[in-house]
Amino acid sequence: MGQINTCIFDLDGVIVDTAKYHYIAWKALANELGFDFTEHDNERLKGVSRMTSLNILLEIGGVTLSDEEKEKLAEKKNENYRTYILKMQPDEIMPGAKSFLEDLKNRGFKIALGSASKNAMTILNRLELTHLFDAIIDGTKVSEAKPDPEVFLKGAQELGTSPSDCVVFEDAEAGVEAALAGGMKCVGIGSPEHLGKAHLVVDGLHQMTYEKLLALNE
Ligand code: B16
Ligand code: MG
Repeated sequence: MGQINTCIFDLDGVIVDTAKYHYIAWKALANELGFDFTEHDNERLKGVSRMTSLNILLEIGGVTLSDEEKEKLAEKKNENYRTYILKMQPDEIMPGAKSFLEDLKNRGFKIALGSASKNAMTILNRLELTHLFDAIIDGTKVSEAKPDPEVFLKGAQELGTSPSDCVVFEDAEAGVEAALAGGMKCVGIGSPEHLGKAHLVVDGLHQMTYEKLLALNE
């Protein structure tokens, strides 16, 4: 068995809460189409791609559209969403995330991003975190969505690490499944109720320590 030397982080829900901006933008689109979209509905969009999110939204509203119309709406939502993320500040980084990343870097771990978002680079730049990542795999680089392990396997590959030496930090159930399908360790960020398949579940990165990471080797 390998020793963990690489940490792969999901973005939304682990490093930053962009879900609130996705929600505002999806809700505006739903309202324009004539139906409501609740925060409870928004839970279904976490961790899934933009087009899958739109398909879920349209299903909730009972709306059927052509692929061409869907492309236009997804683009419209993204333009609205980007007005929010372009205003993000480093103080929006979730508690403990930056210090944990810095601690890992100082200890010589390799760090990768494994996110479904096509806006990941914009967000990391706004948060001034880009320099902490040795590899960035985002929605522009993958063809398969989580729970497919592609996004995490590409991260390991780019860093020349074996999947068994990687640990993934994920807040979405599909992301936990993707990590396990890739043969990696997984730390769930959130509730054990949803993320019970992970090797360890913590509330947030503020609860993560080097010792807890090492314990995953056992
Ligand atoms: P975009 P993650 C995901 O980010 C979000 O959780 C999900 O809600 C969103 O639909 C997806 O990114 C795509 O985002 O529209 O920016 O390409 O959790 O994988 O970091
Ligand atoms: Mg996430």
